[in-house]
Amino acid sequence: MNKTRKVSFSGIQPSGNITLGNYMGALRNWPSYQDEYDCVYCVVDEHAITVRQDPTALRHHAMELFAQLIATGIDPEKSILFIQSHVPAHAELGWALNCYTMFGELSRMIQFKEKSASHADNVNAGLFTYPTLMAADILLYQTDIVPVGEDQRQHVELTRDIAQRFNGIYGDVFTLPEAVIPKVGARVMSLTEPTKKMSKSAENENSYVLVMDSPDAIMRKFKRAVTDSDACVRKSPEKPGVSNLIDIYCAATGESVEEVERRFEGKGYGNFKPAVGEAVVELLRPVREETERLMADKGELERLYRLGAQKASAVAERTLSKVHKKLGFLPR
Ligand code: AQP
Repeated sequence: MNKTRKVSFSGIQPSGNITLGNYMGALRNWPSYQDEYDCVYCVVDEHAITVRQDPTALRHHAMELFAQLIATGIDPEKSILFIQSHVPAHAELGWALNCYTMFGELSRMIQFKEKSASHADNVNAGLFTYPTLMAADILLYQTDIVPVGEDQRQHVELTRDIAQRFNGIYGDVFTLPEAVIPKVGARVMSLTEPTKKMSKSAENENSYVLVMDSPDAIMRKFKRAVTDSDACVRKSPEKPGVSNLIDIYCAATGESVEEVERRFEGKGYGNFKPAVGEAVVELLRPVREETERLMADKGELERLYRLGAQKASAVAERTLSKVHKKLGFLPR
């Protein structure tokens, strides 16, 4: 990576099986950036341990997520695709950036507030400093754009603030990154509590659709999705459940909200919910099938993640040594 092109960085946690929300808000948009940008894609397993993980499940989720990223169209030979814990520079820069991030800034992060409420028995320091590690992930690669779902906008803005603060003291060390949020599918909501975002670590498995769910499971979850009693397929703030289903349908088919409302006018939810389910089954089918194929050859996946770690380290180490020099650390 010699910065003849702009750099795009994307990360995703192996904190569970990935959901339709992760797919629509992030994953499915990521491969297209490879044409225009030097792309870095990272399975952020160090972020995942801010919430307790079962070690066996974490290993499985990290491997499957790595395969899923390839299944969506990421080319591991052309781009940099790797596992965060394989590149120590992330944790090292994360530490340094902790010292340039204010307690008050971290206290304002919505994800911290939400996760400390939902994991009240484990409000650990890592959960609090999650955004500085994320800033390190992004800044190590001199990133220009960060394609994310709406929920991550605040973290990317903080990354920019940290980079600006650091550059203000030491000169131009970091490129200032910008969040890129998709127009549709940026915030897929829970199917059971549609005022909350769909989340892979949610307790109720009917609240999310997984990329690896079988067609039957997807259909069942959409048929059970919470709606309202007026049976009218129309988008409105008073109808969060139906609005979410309309958004999902639009994101899956490429149709506009008006087209969908017109087509399902007077047809009721009995017609609409299975139609959303079918659209999602077809959207996810190729990714699920390709992931299954890739997971059958773990040796090849291991080769690819080692290759990714080598390529990532070469870039990350350059930024890290620049930072260490600026900070006044003795050379290694
Ligand atoms: N519901 C969502 N709608 C649209 N985009 C979403 N993303 C997450 N949920 C939705 C986007 O997915 C990318 C990867 O997210 P992440 O794994 O880094 O963490 P997250 O945002 O905290 O996702 P989850 O599923 O809610 O994970 P858990 O439950 O472990 O916290 C990001 O670009 C995110 O915007």
